[in-house]
Amino acid sequence: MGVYVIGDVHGCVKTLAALIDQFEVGSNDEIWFCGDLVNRGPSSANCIRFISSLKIKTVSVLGNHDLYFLNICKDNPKSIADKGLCSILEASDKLDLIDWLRNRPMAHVEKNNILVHAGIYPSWDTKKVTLLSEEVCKELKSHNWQTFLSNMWGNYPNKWNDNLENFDRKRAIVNIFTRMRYISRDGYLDFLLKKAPSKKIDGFSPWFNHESLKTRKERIIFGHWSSLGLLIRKNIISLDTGCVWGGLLTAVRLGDCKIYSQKLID
Ligand SMILES: [Mn+2]
Repeated sequence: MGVYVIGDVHGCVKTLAALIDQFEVGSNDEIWFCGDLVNRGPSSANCIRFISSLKIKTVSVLGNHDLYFLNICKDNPKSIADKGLCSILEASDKLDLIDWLRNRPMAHVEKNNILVHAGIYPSWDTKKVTLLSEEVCKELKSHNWQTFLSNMWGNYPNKWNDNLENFDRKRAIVNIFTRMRYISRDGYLDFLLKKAPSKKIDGFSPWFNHESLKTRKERIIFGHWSSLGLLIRKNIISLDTGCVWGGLLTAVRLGDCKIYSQKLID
C-alpha cells in the first residue's frame, strides 16, 4: 500500500489529474491532500468533484482558502470575483460540494504521520492535535456552521493558551492549523509574515524549528507556504510548490519519500 500526499491544488484540476496519472495507483493506495483545494485556480468545483469521486481512499485536511470559500458561500452570494469559486456557486450540485468540503478534518493523524494545512503549535502533542481538530470539525459539521465561520476571522489571539474559551479558542485553533508560518520563541504567531525562511526575520522562526515542538518524533506533512516550497526532512515535509502561481504541483510517496511533480496545465 502506498500513501501519496499532494500539496495545495487551488482548483488546478487538470494538473492534479496529470500528477495522479504518474502514480499508477492501485486499489489499496491512498491519496492525501494538504488542503486549499479551492480558490485562485481555474476550477474549484471540478477539483472537489474529481477528488470526491476517486475510487481509492482519500484524506483531505482543510486549508485557509477552503474555509474562506465556505465563509463566503454561507451568505449565498450570486457571484464572486474568483471565477474558480464561482464554478461552485453556480453549480447545480453546489450544496453537495459545500457539504463535502465542510466535512473534511483540520488534521489527520495516522501511525506516526500528521497531516495539516499549515502547522502544529509547539506545545500540542499528537493526542491534542486530534482533540483540537475534532473540536473545530464538530462546529463545521453542525447546523450552526455558518455562524461559527463568521466568528473565525482575525489574527487574534495570536498565542495559544489552554485557558482560551469560546470563539477566541476556536479561532486560535483554526489559525494555527490553517495559517501559521512564523512563531516567536515565546509562542507568539505572526500571520502577516509570508517570506521564505532563508530571509532572517528578527525574533521569529518557522514553527517547525521551534525548540519546544512536542510532535518532533512524528512526521508532519503540510502545505500552505509556497515561498518555503518543497522541504523534506526526516520528520518535516512541506509540499506547497506554488502550482497555481505557475509553479509545480508536488506529491510525496510516504513510504520511500519519492517525489512526483507536475507543471501547471491551464
Ligand atoms: Mn493556505
